[in-house]
Amino acid sequence: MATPAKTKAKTATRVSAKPPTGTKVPQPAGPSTEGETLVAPGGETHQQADGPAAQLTTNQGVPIADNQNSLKAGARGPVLLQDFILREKIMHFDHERIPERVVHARGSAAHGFFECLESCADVTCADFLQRPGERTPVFTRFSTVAGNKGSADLPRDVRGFAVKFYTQQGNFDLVGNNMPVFFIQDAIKFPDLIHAAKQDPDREFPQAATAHDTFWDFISLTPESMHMIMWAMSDRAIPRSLRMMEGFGVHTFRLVNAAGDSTFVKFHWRPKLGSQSVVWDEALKINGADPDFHRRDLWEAIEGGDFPEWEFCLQTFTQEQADGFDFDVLDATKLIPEELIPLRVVGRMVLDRNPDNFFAETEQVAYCAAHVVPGIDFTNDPLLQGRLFSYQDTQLKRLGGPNFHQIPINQPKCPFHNLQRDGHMQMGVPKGQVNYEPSSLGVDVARESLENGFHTFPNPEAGEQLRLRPETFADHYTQARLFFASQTKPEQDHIVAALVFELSKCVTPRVREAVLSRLIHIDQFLAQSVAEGLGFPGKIVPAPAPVPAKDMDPSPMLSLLAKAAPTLEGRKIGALVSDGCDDKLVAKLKAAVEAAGAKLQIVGPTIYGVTTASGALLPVDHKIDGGPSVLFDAVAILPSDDGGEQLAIEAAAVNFLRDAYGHLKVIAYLPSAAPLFAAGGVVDVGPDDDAGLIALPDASLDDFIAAASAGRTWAREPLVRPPPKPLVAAA
Ligand code: HDE
Repeated sequence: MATPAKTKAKTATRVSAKPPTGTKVPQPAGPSTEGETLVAPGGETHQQADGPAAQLTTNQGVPIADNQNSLKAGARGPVLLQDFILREKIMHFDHERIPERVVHARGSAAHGFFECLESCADVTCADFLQRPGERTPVFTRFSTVAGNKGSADLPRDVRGFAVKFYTQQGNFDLVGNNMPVFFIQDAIKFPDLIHAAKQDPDREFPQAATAHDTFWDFISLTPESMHMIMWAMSDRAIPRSLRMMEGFGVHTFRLVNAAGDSTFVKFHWRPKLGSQSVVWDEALKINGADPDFHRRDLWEAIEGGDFPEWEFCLQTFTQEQADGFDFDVLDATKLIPEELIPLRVVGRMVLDRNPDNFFAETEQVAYCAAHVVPGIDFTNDPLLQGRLFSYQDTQLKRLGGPNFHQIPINQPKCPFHNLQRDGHMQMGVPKGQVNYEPSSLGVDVARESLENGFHTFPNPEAGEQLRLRPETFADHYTQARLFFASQTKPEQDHIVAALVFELSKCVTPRVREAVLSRLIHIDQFLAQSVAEGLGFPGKIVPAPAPVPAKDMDPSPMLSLLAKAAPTLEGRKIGALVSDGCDDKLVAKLKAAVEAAGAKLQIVGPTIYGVTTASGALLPVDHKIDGGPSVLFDAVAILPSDDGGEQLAIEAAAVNFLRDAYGHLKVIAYLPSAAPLFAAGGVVDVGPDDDAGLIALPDASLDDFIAAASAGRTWAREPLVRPPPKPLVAAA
């Protein structure tokens, strides 16, 4: 790619008036420069941005004189084929897109670093896990799974959590998800799962939604998916922020230390900001209000210096421990409860730089489950084994050939040499005569090293060639039951509501009933509540279950709410104001919110701001209909004395309050907000009854901050979304 030569900025402007009909449009002469006025279509003029400009050139480096008009035979004549500038520009544009990822197409990424906090030499010789304090660059991409590249950020879906560690011994890609288990046990089922989940092949809808017949048909016939279904129907599938998600490597991997000893491991990421989710009705509305909600949140946090951070944890266990579990550690539909094997925090990841270019980095990054480094190895998990093939294969298609590792975002940051040559888009210029090995001719040719090289753990393997699932993979319900039983009441209600929502979008009654016939094995209350929510008039007929569910001790670590610590850090508060509002109060609120580590955004009737009680202009961040309360974690309604009346006739302002209430948010309000409460039908039952309604000025801003830090007002939920009562008995 040619680097355009810098030109000296010109100060003179070039103005071309609209020419009279029939006259020649003046041909602009010379390069585009600072402050220049150009001829737009129709002869109108527009001003270019000020600033020093580089010379615009073709891809061959030829300076371009006119980037506004193609070459024509006469001012109104045909365009000439010889216009190589036009042809090159359009040809390049025509080829701007590459195939989007077949899954995980919608994603956002950031650069950062991994810091080793504790030497892991006891369990692995992986170079980046040896020396506390040492940092390794990373590039991390978060994604949804089912939606296409342009889909919204908040469908109900699993989130990808893929980290590329650029270690000194090569790239290690930990290509994980925000849930620790998966839908299927064997890679051969993956195309079926994804076909069923994505849009129907005939109608190409629904987009980014599992709420349709084909998905639930597949699920109802795939009982191994039941544990993952509990996760996917839980609030984990609608995260508040990419910065507030846990991450999991899912499979059991193997660590190998310098002595060659092997330990099994599950990889975990724990967000410093805590894990948090939105509520479903909120997710639906966020997708309309800001389809880029997660992407924007990550970008803005990093731009603002609030760098998201995660702990990196190992859950290590021996073969003997694995043999003692009553599930198979090679089965990706099972997790190891933290109560059984605690997590060991060995590092942290900080994301501190946004990509410079979305396509070059986020779109072209090629993660691969097979990218491991010495000290990390695979197990026989049949889902993992299939992934070891799939990722490289998909990059050949997406990125167009075998040299995708040369794209800057994919290149190792340690030296790499081998004798692979040529291929599409070879960027390097390998020198010399010798491109083979062994060779006696090339003295500086790269050589293998028994000492430093990657050694596969010599696990003894033998067996008949069979297409068979092991018996140890047969229990599909015990851990699904464990997950459901480990949730708090609001979280259980949300799983029920999610299943009711999804199954209500299925049009084939048989599909719904088949799902109920599986849920009944997980938990009677769950299945019967879903049946009630659907209005199912019959009796649930349990599907055959060769291995019935066993009861396990609940694992509170599986619940988001049970382990949520009060905080406002990284959160966003919205203040709805009107002309004449109390600027001192707004300033105090801003200070209190920022002291708690959150951000305050002002929402007002017009984007140029409101005139406060003291006559000052208070700039606003959003006009009301562009800044609905779904964008905030808690809100304050602070109109002037007569501002409440004015806001109460604005549907967007009424919805701001009504949604904040319905989404269980903490709401601080002045008495002047009363007309809004009345218009929204939101009855202020008083602070004694609803801990999330903070009446100012009787209550203080400190009360508001404390209540908002505690999260949502769960006690309000049964008033606004009563859960279905399980009435239908199992057969
Ligand atoms: Fe993936 N997966 N996957 N997957 N996966 C892809 O690779 C695949 C699975 C995951 O941000 C694809 O580059 C198979 C589990 C993430 O670029 C593809 C199977 C987990 C990402 C592929 C699985 C994941 C992908 C599509 C079953 C969690 C996005 C584009 C055996 C541990 C990475 C691409 C990014 C992407 C195949 C199952 C995570 C087609 C065959 C389990 C985070 O290669």
